[in-house]
Amino acid sequence: MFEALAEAEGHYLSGQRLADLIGCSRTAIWKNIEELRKSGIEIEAVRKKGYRLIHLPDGLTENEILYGLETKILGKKVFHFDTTPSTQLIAHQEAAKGAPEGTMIVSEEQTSGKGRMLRDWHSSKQKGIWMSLILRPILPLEKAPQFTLIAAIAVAKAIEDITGLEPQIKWPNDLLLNGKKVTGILTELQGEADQINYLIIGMGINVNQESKDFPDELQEKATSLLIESGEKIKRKILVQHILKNLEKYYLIYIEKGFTPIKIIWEAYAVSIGKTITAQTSRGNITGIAEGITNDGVLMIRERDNQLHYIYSADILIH
Ligand code: BT5
Repeated sequence: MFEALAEAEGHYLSGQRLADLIGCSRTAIWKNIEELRKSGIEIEAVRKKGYRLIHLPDGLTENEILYGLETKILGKKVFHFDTTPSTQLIAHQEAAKGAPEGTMIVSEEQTSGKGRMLRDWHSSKQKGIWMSLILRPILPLEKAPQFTLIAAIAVAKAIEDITGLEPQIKWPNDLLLNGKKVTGILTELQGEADQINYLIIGMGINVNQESKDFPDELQEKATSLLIESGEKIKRKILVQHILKNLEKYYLIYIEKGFTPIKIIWEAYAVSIGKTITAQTSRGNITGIAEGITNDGVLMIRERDNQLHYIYSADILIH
């Protein structure tokens, strides 16, 4: 229904024509139009002419995401919310109920968006993309952190394609523009024995916020695509690019392993060759970031030449 109206590109389609196209009654068409209107899509109805799409809001409903989506696996099923505590929580629930790989949860707003280690993720209404994807790779548990890096390059490339901006990736899960965070990624997993049962990849992307939309504590740290490019971005287009890129890199990874991903990742990496401090749960390590291993683990060489392998940390770049 939505697709038929969108494909008519602003021309009228009669109720009968729509009913024929979709294979349902004219009463069902009318009900369907009302549903679409409720979701914020403006549809004009003119007697004897029919229905016409006038305005698409910058929404992320299933209809809007599916229309024009060029993927085979990711985003084929979308759960859309106006508000939810966290898309990660819903994704866990749906995955546990057996949702297929590629199922996506997206919300216009999150009231308790989460970062790593129980930190908060600020997710203001309709200004960003707050989404979680369910993946079901058949892999051992220790491969899960690599998915943060796969998602990071997928988002970085999508931002580049759409805005021309050049994001940098700070290991493991931050995307930066001008040194400020524009995206955070959170990979969570559920596994049994040594195998991944499912992964939830959470992505928080600041899109159309102005500075005043961020709380005081994020003023110096956070930025958005609008702030950096001066232009409002249609979130749906960005979501579609992210899904397409992520599917591409995911399939490359499944077929060829992490090495091709590592090469792309390194091209976006901000800290390699620089002096950094890794703040780990066991203390701080300062040295030169040498790169990542073939598994995605960060390598830091201290002044005494000792090489450290970092599996999880926050990074300060000096
Ligand atoms: C992250 O954690 O960067 C992972 C963020 C993942 C968010 C997505 S949104 C969809 C899905 N549903 C969720 O509930 N979560 C995921 P971490 O590296 O721990 O960074 C968290 C820190 O980033 C916070 O302590 C703040 O300092 C900062 N921060 C919070 N909100 C931000 C924002 N909107 N933009 C930039 N920085 C932010």
